[in-house]
Amino acid sequence: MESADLILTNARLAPGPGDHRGGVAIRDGRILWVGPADAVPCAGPCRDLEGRVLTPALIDCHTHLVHGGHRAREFALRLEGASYEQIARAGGGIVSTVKATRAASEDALYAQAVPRLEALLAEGVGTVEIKSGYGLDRDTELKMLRVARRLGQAFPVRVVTSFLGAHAIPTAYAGMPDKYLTDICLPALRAAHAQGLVDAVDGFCEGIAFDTAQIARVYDEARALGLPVKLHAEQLSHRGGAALAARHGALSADHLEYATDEDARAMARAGTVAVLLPGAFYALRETQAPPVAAFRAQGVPMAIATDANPGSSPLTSLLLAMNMACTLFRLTPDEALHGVTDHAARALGLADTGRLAAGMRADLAVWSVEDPAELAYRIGFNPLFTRYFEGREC
Ligand code: DI6
Ligand code: FE
Repeated sequence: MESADLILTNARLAPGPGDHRGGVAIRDGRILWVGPADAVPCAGPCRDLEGRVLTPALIDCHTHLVHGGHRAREFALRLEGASYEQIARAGGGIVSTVKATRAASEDALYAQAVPRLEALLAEGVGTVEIKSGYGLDRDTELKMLRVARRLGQAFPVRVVTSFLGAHAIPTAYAGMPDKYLTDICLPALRAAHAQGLVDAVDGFCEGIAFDTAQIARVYDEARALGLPVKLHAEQLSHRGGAALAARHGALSADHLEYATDEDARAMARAGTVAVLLPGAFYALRETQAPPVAAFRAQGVPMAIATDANPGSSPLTSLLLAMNMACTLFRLTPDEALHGVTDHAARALGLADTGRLAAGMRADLAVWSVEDPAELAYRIGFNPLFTRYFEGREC
């Protein structure tokens, strides 16, 4: 009989088929065994979870957690009738966060990100993706990515970074997106990659940002560096980003409110995950929902994330994002749970997390609920009982 560092027993395992009772054995930070409670094949200290729900630690696969300042004024303007695009074109929006992020010291950026990260961790998150994209100059893009890495070293969480230099066109390059890519974005990507700061490459394909030909230039550079790609696509209008992402074998296409059935088919063929961001849909009072029925019909895996950012989604609750995905986009509670576990892992290209299975990392969340559907059902309530990161309770 194998020995385990810890055996969690008498749990309800989720996501999974129906009433799935059992336990999980952990050794060296990994899951050694998962199975029915009456068949534990290993020996070691046991902890009785008294019927609580046990899930993989949650994965927030799309955030802009590191940024300077806030945009509460812009929120007020939008309530008075200004649109997100009008504000962006008038020099507000992303570009105003760029100013605040450039001005902030590395320590100040770190200090501002800490409470946002802590809010996610308090809800059982064990992996967080963090993007750059509020620098739009080499030094600030690198600074953001260093802060992201530092958060991953200081907290019991795995941080995955995405380079998002193609997020907006900085004021100094207004009307010259290609020159911005040549002079700033692509060299910054190479520098960040050389310093080990980049896990994936993202972009914003939109009328107020970059078109598909420009994103393709960024993707070509990513491919040359051996980095996977993803994309903010079809958020405010249909621009061909989802199809482009699929053509490049992207890990994910994100937002997708204006994606079509054809986009869903292309994504299914490419294995590109649809990352749904209901916080941005909600905050922008969008009315067109992403084509969830088409994703379902085509078998496109759907992930859910907070999109935590100061403009379109000042949201740091992944549980609330799950609730919104159900209420606003009509996902089932079970789909919502897959959306923040195995499907979110796929959106990040991570094969060793997001599932309760032997060999996976022992990043786990224990919930004081009876039914896994309660995680998506409640609003503004946190039932986390405890969490494990690499097999250690924290
Ligand atoms: N889409 C988004 O929702 C965020 N970035 C993007 O490309 C919003 C960023 C912001 O408004 O600051
Ligand atoms: Fe985003």
